[in-house]
Amino acid sequence: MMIIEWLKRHQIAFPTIALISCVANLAWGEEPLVVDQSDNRGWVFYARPDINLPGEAPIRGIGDHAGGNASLNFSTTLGNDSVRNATLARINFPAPMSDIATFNDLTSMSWRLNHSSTGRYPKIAIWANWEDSSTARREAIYFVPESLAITAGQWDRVVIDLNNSQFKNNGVTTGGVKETRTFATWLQTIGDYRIESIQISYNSPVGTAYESYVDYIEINGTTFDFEDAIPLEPDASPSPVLLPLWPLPVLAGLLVWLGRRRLS
Ligand SMILES: [Ca+2]
Repeated sequence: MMIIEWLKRHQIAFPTIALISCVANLAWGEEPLVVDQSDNRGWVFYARPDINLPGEAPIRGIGDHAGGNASLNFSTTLGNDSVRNATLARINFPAPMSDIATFNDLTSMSWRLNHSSTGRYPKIAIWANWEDSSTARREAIYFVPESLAITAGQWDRVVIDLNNSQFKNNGVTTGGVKETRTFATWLQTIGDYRIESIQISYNSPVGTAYESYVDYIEINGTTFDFEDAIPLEPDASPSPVLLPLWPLPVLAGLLVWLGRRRLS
Protein backbone atom coordinates (compact mmCIF):
# COMPACT_ATOMS: atom_id res chain seq x y z
CA MET A 1 0.00 0.00 0.00
CA MET A 2 2.79 2.37 0.90
CA ILE A 3 4.39 1.91 -2.52
CA ILE A 4 1.06 2.52 -4.32
CA GLU A 5 0.45 5.65 -2.24
CA TRP A 6 3.95 6.90 -3.09
CA LEU A 7 3.38 6.13 -6.81
CA LYS A 8 -0.01 7.90 -6.74
CA ARG A 9 1.55 10.93 -5.07
CA HIS A 10 4.03 11.11 -7.91
CA GLN A 11 1.26 10.47 -10.51
CA ILE A 12 2.99 7.43 -11.99
CA ALA A 13 0.81 4.69 -10.51
CA PHE A 14 -1.09 3.69 -13.65
CA PRO A 15 1.80 3.43 -16.13
CA THR A 16 3.93 1.61 -13.55
CA ILE A 17 1.22 -0.90 -12.66
CA ALA A 18 0.45 -1.39 -16.38
CA LEU A 19 4.15 -2.03 -17.04
CA ILE A 20 4.39 -4.51 -14.14
CA SER A 21 1.26 -6.28 -15.42
CA CYS A 22 2.69 -6.43 -18.96
CA VAL A 23 6.01 -7.86 -17.76
CA ALA A 24 4.17 -10.41 -15.58
CA ASN A 25 2.03 -11.51 -18.56
CA LEU A 26 5.12 -11.94 -20.72
CA ALA A 27 6.92 -13.83 -17.97
CA TRP A 28 4.02 -16.22 -17.40
CA GLY A 29 2.99 -16.47 -21.04
CA GLU A 30 -0.60 -15.59 -20.17
CA GLU A 31 -1.40 -13.60 -23.29
CA PRO A 32 -2.23 -15.95 -26.17
CA LEU A 33 -0.42 -15.32 -29.43
CA VAL A 34 -3.10 -14.60 -32.03
CA VAL A 35 -2.63 -16.63 -35.21
CA ASP A 36 -4.30 -15.10 -38.26
CA GLN A 37 -3.71 -14.01 -41.85
CA SER A 38 -1.40 -11.19 -40.74
CA ASP A 39 0.86 -13.57 -38.77
CA ASN A 40 0.56 -17.36 -38.87
CA ARG A 41 3.27 -17.59 -36.12
CA GLY A 42 4.93 -20.35 -38.14
CA TRP A 43 1.94 -22.73 -38.18
CA VAL A 44 1.07 -24.56 -41.40
CA PHE A 45 -1.81 -26.89 -42.24
CA TYR A 46 -1.97 -30.15 -44.15
CA ALA A 47 -5.14 -31.80 -45.41
CA ARG A 48 -5.81 -34.99 -47.35
CA PRO A 49 -8.17 -34.93 -49.25
CA ASP A 50 -7.40 -31.40 -50.36
CA ILE A 51 -9.58 -28.74 -48.72
CA ASN A 52 -10.60 -27.47 -52.18
CA LEU A 53 -12.34 -30.73 -53.10
CA PRO A 54 -16.16 -30.77 -52.90
CA GLY A 55 -17.39 -31.75 -49.41
CA GLU A 56 -14.09 -31.06 -47.66
CA ALA A 57 -14.06 -28.65 -44.70
CA PRO A 58 -12.16 -25.34 -44.89
CA ILE A 59 -9.20 -24.75 -42.55
CA ARG A 60 -10.95 -22.02 -40.58
CA GLY A 61 -13.22 -23.51 -37.91
CA ILE A 62 -15.99 -22.34 -35.54
CA GLY A 63 -15.67 -19.73 -32.77
CA ASP A 64 -13.71 -20.82 -29.70
CA HIS A 65 -14.57 -21.31 -26.00
CA ALA A 66 -13.33 -17.82 -25.09
CA GLY A 67 -15.52 -15.87 -27.53
CA GLY A 68 -12.93 -15.76 -30.32
CA ASN A 69 -14.11 -15.76 -33.93
CA ALA A 70 -12.39 -18.90 -35.19
CA SER A 71 -10.46 -22.12 -34.53
CA LEU A 72 -8.78 -24.75 -36.71
CA ASN A 73 -11.08 -27.15 -38.53
CA PHE A 74 -10.08 -30.82 -38.18
CA SER A 75 -13.40 -32.17 -39.49
CA THR A 76 -12.88 -35.14 -41.78
CA THR A 77 -14.90 -36.93 -44.44
CA LEU A 78 -15.89 -40.58 -44.76
CA GLY A 79 -12.79 -41.36 -46.81
CA ASN A 80 -10.55 -44.19 -45.67
CA ASP A 81 -7.54 -41.96 -45.77
CA SER A 82 -8.68 -38.63 -44.38
CA VAL A 83 -5.89 -36.71 -42.62
CA ARG A 84 -5.54 -33.21 -41.17
CA ASN A 85 -2.73 -31.70 -39.16
CA ALA A 86 -1.32 -28.36 -38.03
CA THR A 87 2.46 -28.18 -37.60
CA LEU A 88 4.88 -25.76 -35.96
CA ALA A 89 8.50 -26.50 -36.90
CA ARG A 90 11.10 -25.82 -34.20
CA ILE A 91 12.90 -23.38 -36.49
CA ASN A 92 9.70 -21.29 -36.39
CA PHE A 93 9.18 -21.38 -32.62
CA PRO A 94 8.34 -17.86 -31.36
CA ALA A 95 10.67 -16.12 -28.90
CA PRO A 96 8.97 -17.40 -25.70
CA MET A 97 9.63 -20.98 -26.91
CA SER A 98 13.21 -20.39 -28.07
CA ASP A 99 14.65 -22.42 -25.17
CA ILE A 100 12.91 -25.61 -26.37
CA ALA A 101 15.42 -27.79 -28.20
CA THR A 102 14.90 -31.38 -27.04
CA PHE A 103 12.10 -33.50 -25.54
CA ASN A 104 13.64 -32.90 -22.09
CA ASP A 105 12.87 -29.17 -22.47
CA LEU A 106 9.09 -29.71 -22.62
CA THR A 107 7.34 -28.66 -19.41
CA SER A 108 3.66 -28.46 -20.39
CA MET A 109 1.33 -29.10 -23.31
CA SER A 110 -2.42 -28.64 -23.65
CA TRP A 111 -5.04 -27.79 -26.25
CA ARG A 112 -8.75 -27.09 -26.55
CA LEU A 113 -10.93 -29.18 -28.76
CA ASN A 114 -14.54 -29.54 -29.76
CA HIS A 115 -15.00 -33.05 -31.13
CA SER A 116 -18.10 -35.02 -32.08
CA SER A 117 -16.97 -38.11 -30.12
CA THR A 118 -15.52 -38.72 -26.65
CA GLY A 119 -12.34 -40.41 -27.90
CA ARG A 120 -10.00 -40.63 -30.89
CA TYR A 121 -9.81 -36.87 -31.16
CA PRO A 122 -7.05 -34.72 -32.73
CA LYS A 123 -3.91 -35.22 -30.67
CA ILE A 124 -0.52 -33.71 -30.11
CA ALA A 125 2.50 -35.33 -31.75
CA ILE A 126 6.15 -34.43 -31.25
CA TRP A 127 8.61 -35.15 -34.07
CA ALA A 128 12.33 -35.71 -33.69
CA ASN A 129 15.01 -35.88 -36.36
CA TRP A 130 18.62 -36.97 -36.22
CA GLU A 131 21.34 -38.54 -38.31
CA ASP A 132 22.30 -42.18 -37.97
CA SER A 133 25.55 -42.96 -39.83
CA SER A 134 24.85 -39.92 -42.05
CA THR A 135 21.33 -41.21 -42.79
CA ALA A 136 18.50 -38.82 -41.88
CA ARG A 137 16.06 -40.45 -39.44
CA ARG A 138 12.69 -39.28 -38.10
CA GLU A 139 10.49 -40.46 -35.28
CA ALA A 140 7.35 -39.16 -33.59
CA ILE A 141 5.49 -39.87 -30.39
CA TYR A 142 1.71 -39.35 -30.37
CA PHE A 143 -0.49 -38.69 -27.36
CA VAL A 144 -2.95 -41.56 -26.90
CA PRO A 145 -6.40 -39.90 -26.75
CA GLU A 146 -8.01 -42.98 -25.23
CA SER A 147 -6.20 -42.19 -21.99
CA LEU A 148 -8.29 -39.05 -21.48
CA ALA A 149 -11.98 -38.92 -22.50
CA ILE A 150 -13.66 -35.62 -23.38
CA THR A 151 -17.29 -34.57 -23.62
CA ALA A 152 -18.52 -34.81 -27.22
CA GLY A 153 -19.60 -31.64 -29.02
CA GLN A 154 -18.34 -29.02 -26.56
CA TRP A 155 -15.08 -27.17 -25.99
CA ASP A 156 -12.86 -29.21 -23.66
CA ARG A 157 -9.27 -28.79 -22.57
CA VAL A 158 -6.84 -31.68 -22.88
CA VAL A 159 -3.84 -31.36 -20.59
CA ILE A 160 -0.83 -33.64 -20.97
CA ASP A 161 0.39 -35.17 -17.73
CA LEU A 162 4.14 -35.24 -18.37
CA ASN A 163 4.54 -38.13 -15.93
CA ASN A 164 1.61 -40.39 -16.68
CA SER A 165 0.13 -39.57 -20.11
CA GLN A 166 0.55 -42.35 -22.67
CA PHE A 167 2.34 -41.76 -25.98
CA LYS A 168 2.77 -44.16 -28.92
CA ASN A 169 5.69 -43.94 -31.34
CA ASN A 170 6.24 -44.80 -35.01
CA GLY A 171 8.58 -47.66 -34.13
CA VAL A 172 11.74 -46.09 -35.59
CA THR A 173 13.57 -46.06 -32.22
CA THR A 174 12.06 -49.38 -31.06
CA GLY A 175 13.19 -51.85 -33.69
CA GLY A 176 10.23 -51.31 -36.02
CA VAL A 177 7.63 -52.22 -33.39
CA LYS A 178 5.37 -49.39 -32.19
CA GLU A 179 5.44 -48.99 -28.42
CA THR A 180 3.11 -47.19 -26.00
CA ARG A 181 4.81 -45.71 -22.94
CA THR A 182 4.30 -42.83 -20.53
CA PHE A 183 5.90 -39.54 -21.52
CA ALA A 184 8.31 -39.87 -18.57
CA THR A 185 9.41 -43.31 -19.82
CA TRP A 186 9.94 -42.00 -23.36
CA LEU A 187 12.23 -39.32 -21.96
CA GLN A 188 14.57 -42.07 -20.76
CA THR A 189 15.29 -43.04 -24.38
CA ILE A 190 14.53 -39.97 -26.54
CA GLY A 191 14.81 -37.16 -23.97
CA ASP A 192 17.93 -35.73 -25.63
CA TYR A 193 16.56 -36.03 -29.17
CA ARG A 194 16.29 -32.79 -31.12
CA ILE A 195 12.68 -31.70 -31.68
CA GLU A 196 11.84 -31.17 -35.35
CA SER A 197 8.25 -29.99 -34.89
CA ILE A 198 5.18 -30.04 -32.69
CA GLN A 199 1.96 -30.98 -34.37
CA ILE A 200 -1.74 -31.59 -33.78
CA SER A 201 -2.68 -34.47 -36.03
CA TYR A 202 -5.81 -36.38 -36.88
CA ASN A 203 -6.29 -39.46 -39.05
CA SER A 204 -9.97 -40.19 -39.41
CA PRO A 205 -10.75 -43.83 -38.65
CA VAL A 206 -11.83 -45.83 -41.70
CA GLY A 207 -15.40 -45.10 -42.84
CA THR A 208 -16.07 -42.57 -40.08
CA ALA A 209 -16.56 -38.81 -40.47
CA TYR A 210 -15.97 -36.46 -37.55
CA GLU A 211 -16.72 -32.85 -36.84
CA SER A 212 -13.74 -31.50 -34.96
CA TYR A 213 -12.15 -28.18 -34.02
CA VAL A 214 -8.91 -27.32 -32.23
CA ASP A 215 -7.73 -24.08 -30.61
CA TYR A 216 -5.56 -22.67 -27.81
CA ILE A 217 -2.62 -25.01 -28.41
CA GLU A 218 -0.29 -24.42 -25.43
CA ILE A 219 3.37 -25.46 -25.23
CA ASN A 220 5.52 -24.56 -22.21
CA GLY A 221 3.10 -21.76 -21.27
CA THR A 222 2.92 -20.20 -24.76
CA THR A 223 -0.64 -20.36 -26.08
CA PHE A 224 -1.74 -19.92 -29.71
CA ASP A 225 -5.23 -18.54 -30.37
CA PHE A 226 -6.19 -19.45 -33.95
CA GLU A 227 -8.37 -16.68 -35.35
CA ASP A 228 -8.23 -17.45 -39.05
CA ALA A 229 -7.08 -20.05 -41.55
CA ILE A 230 -3.34 -20.82 -41.62
CA PRO A 231 -1.35 -21.49 -44.81
CA LEU A 232 -1.28 -24.92 -46.38
CA GLU A 233 2.00 -26.76 -45.92
CA PRO A 234 4.23 -26.48 -49.00
CA ASP A 235 4.12 -29.69 -51.01
CA ALA A 236 6.69 -31.88 -49.30
CA SER A 237 6.69 -34.66 -51.91
CA PRO A 238 10.02 -34.82 -53.73
CA SER A 239 9.96 -33.77 -57.37
CA PRO A 240 10.60 -36.63 -59.81
CA VAL A 241 14.22 -37.04 -60.81
CA LEU A 242 14.68 -36.51 -64.56
CA LEU A 243 17.30 -38.83 -65.95
CA PRO A 244 19.12 -37.92 -69.15
CA LEU A 245 17.78 -40.13 -71.94
CA TRP A 246 20.98 -40.61 -74.00
CA PRO A 247 22.38 -43.52 -71.90
CA LEU A 248 19.36 -45.73 -72.76
CA PRO A 249 20.19 -46.39 -76.48
CA VAL A 250 23.89 -46.82 -75.55
CA LEU A 251 22.93 -49.36 -72.84
CA ALA A 252 20.60 -51.20 -75.24
CA GLY A 253 23.37 -51.37 -77.84
CA LEU A 254 25.81 -52.70 -75.24
CA LEU A 255 23.38 -55.43 -74.17
CA VAL A 256 22.82 -56.51 -77.82
CA TRP A 257 26.59 -56.61 -78.38
CA LEU A 258 27.12 -58.67 -75.19
CA GLY A 259 24.30 -61.05 -76.22
CA ARG A 260 25.86 -61.60 -79.65
CA ARG A 261 29.29 -62.24 -78.11
CA ARG A 262 27.76 -64.88 -75.79
CA LEU A 263 26.00 -66.60 -78.73
CA SER A 264 29.11 -66.64 -80.93
CA1 LIG B 1 -9.61 -18.74 -31.61
